[in-house]
Amino acid sequence: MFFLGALLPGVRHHATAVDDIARFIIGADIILFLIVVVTMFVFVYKYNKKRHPHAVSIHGNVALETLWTAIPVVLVLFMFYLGWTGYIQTRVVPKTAMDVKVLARQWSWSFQYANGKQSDTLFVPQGRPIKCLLSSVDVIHGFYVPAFREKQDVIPGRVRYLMLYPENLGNYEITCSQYCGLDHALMMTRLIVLPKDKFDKWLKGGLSKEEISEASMGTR
Ligand SMILES: [Cu+2]
Repeated sequence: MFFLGALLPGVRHHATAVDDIARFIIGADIILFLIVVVTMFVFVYKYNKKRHPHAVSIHGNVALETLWTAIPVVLVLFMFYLGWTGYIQTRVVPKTAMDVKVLARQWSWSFQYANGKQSDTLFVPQGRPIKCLLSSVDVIHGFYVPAFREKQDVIPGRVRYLMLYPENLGNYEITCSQYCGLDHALMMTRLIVLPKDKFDKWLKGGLSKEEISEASMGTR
């Protein structure tokens, strides 16, 4: 079931969990698909008109019917359980989290920090949970960080949140996942994870352009 190893490189345990769930669901789908299709071909072969000229009426089979109801129910409930526990994990806000306001507009992102600093690139310190407070000034957008497997719609008139756990230094894509007009496809920016001291320096406005561009080369 772990044949889909070529998904985007994951960043955190959450990303790994999302990938594992996706692999499990796709794997289960493939197995069920094969069972159905193979059975179908066996029946087409075994019960065709030449071999069985007279159809036999069947009046049900309680054991079989119970089984083919119970197995899918258990399977689907297990998929729900995996999805639910994965979702709950993303809704917990640790006390140490740092708030960053994320503002979406047609067609760009901007980020505002507690000290009033604004940026069009999302800089975050390594190792600290980030609570992104999402709002939109115009239409519905979608804040999407593929490498973190995190995505949240951004609704005008509401503030919603999304948690990021930047464990590794690097430079990651941020994009808009809801079609929001003409330049939707260009509504992209970067998430740059800096070492804590560099981030503090940046927040105070003391990080040179060279240091920023060096950091934004990233590791991927
Ligand atoms: Cu958008």
